[in-house]
Amino acid sequence: SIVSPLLRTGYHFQPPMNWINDPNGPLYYKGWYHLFYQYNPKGAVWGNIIWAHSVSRDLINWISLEPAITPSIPTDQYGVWSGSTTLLHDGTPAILYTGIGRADSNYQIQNIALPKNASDPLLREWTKPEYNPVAVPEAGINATQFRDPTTAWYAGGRWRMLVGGLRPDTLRGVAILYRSRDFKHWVRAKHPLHSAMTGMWECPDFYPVGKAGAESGLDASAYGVASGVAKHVLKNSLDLTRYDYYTVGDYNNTAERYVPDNPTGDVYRRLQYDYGNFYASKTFFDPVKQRRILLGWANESDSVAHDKAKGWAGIQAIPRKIWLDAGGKQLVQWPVEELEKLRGKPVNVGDKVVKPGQHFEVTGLHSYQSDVEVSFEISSLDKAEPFDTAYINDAQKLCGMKGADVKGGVGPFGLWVLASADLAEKTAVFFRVFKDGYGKPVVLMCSDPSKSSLTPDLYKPTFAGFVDTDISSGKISLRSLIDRSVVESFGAGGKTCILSRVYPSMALGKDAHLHVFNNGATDIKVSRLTAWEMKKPLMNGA
Ligand code: DQQ
Repeated sequence: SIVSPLLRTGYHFQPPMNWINDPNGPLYYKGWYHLFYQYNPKGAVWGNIIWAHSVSRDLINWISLEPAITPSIPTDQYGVWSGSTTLLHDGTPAILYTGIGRADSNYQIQNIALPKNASDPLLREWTKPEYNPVAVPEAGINATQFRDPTTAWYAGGRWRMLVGGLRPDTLRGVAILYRSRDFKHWVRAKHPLHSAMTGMWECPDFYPVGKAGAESGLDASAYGVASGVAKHVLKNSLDLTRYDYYTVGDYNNTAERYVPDNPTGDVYRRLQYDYGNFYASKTFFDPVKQRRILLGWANESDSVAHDKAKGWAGIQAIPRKIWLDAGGKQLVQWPVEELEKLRGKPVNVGDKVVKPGQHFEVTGLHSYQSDVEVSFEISSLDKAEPFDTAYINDAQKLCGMKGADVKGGVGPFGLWVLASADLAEKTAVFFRVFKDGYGKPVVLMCSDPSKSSLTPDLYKPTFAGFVDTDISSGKISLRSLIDRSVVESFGAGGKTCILSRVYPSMALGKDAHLHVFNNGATDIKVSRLTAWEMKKPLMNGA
């Protein structure tokens, strides 16, 4: 089959070719942002994993360097898996990562790597100190499910780090806690920091956040109210569902415990960073702009045969600033402001009413590589459909039933992106408003790729999440980053995010169109829409 080169993303992070997965060890160091990532130098499928390395001045333009860590010692000879970076007291970055010690991947070990020359701002060469490994799967640890050390934090005279795991012979995911005085000798704490019956916890991430609504970030080692710490966040990537879930809670350094505010939040009505294709994410503190930044991997949804034919697979989502929402119950995410440098001339639409069943095209730009921001105003919530509480824990199922083409009361309304001229192909990103038994609005955000391509045999999951926003004013916003085979959307200012991979066969390049649609029974006003074509940044030399 023919795979169009026009499906390769323009401004999302990619190496020139081959397979990529998890972002690893992001950090800012001496003027440069560093991104390491899981990479197969030999092909477009997972395997032969090493740490590839790119650097950037702005998180948008990337320069590719030589791989940072490759197999070389007995405790990483079969693979260099995910991990994190920590800045030591003297400012030297240290990498903690998982090495694979057996050919069948069934023996996972934690190792350290240090810069060969810490005065090199590009951190081009890394060495593995002779005291490796730092943590082995001793008795009580499931050796095949023991990986992905976090950034360590320092409090009360000790470093601490987490390693993701699965308690032996159970379905209990665990954040195994280690402590160290010198960053060389690590001792496992008797109890994990936290655990839940969810299956394996991959890629844990644990960090402090400031008071509700404060957008500035905190260093991983910030601790206590005096340092501005209001809450902690624990994120885990669930192998079983392939989503990144988090809870907001309190961390006690002395008791070495983390307690989520919502005691059932690990398993019921779980919060996700992203309700779409976004996995194995990791945050870091950016000292330049005093913010916390989130990076996440978006796998392909295309067939393996197509991945191989294209010669590449996997992208990183646009780096997002992340902070605690004003309500204190969830996080908010927004593309880093540096992305706006790629915007071309804006195309504006204002004060346009979209009647039930109508749609209009946004013209004046090529939208296949664009950034679109819309503010909607709902004329009335009277016709909102009743909300069936059976779906309170399953937005995705609800949206699977009530897709973009299923007429509603208030919505579905939103964008058709990457649409072909005849609209036979289109990806819908939209809202639908329900009303619960007390008359309270329930807002659903969906990304519906069911019509995104006429190519057969594509994986086209509908993604959805609820949006915890006050819609009594009738106002709600949507931003979509459209980039050829990815649509990355932010609802209500970043309260609900959905990344989706789509592979149009006709809506490619200049043949891709952008529309606003309303398939509900209530008028929707576009109070303002601005769309920008996006320039191509430096992207690892490709
Ligand atoms: N990917 C890595 C593992 C991690 C998984 C291997 C998550 O370390 O658990 O490539 O995608």
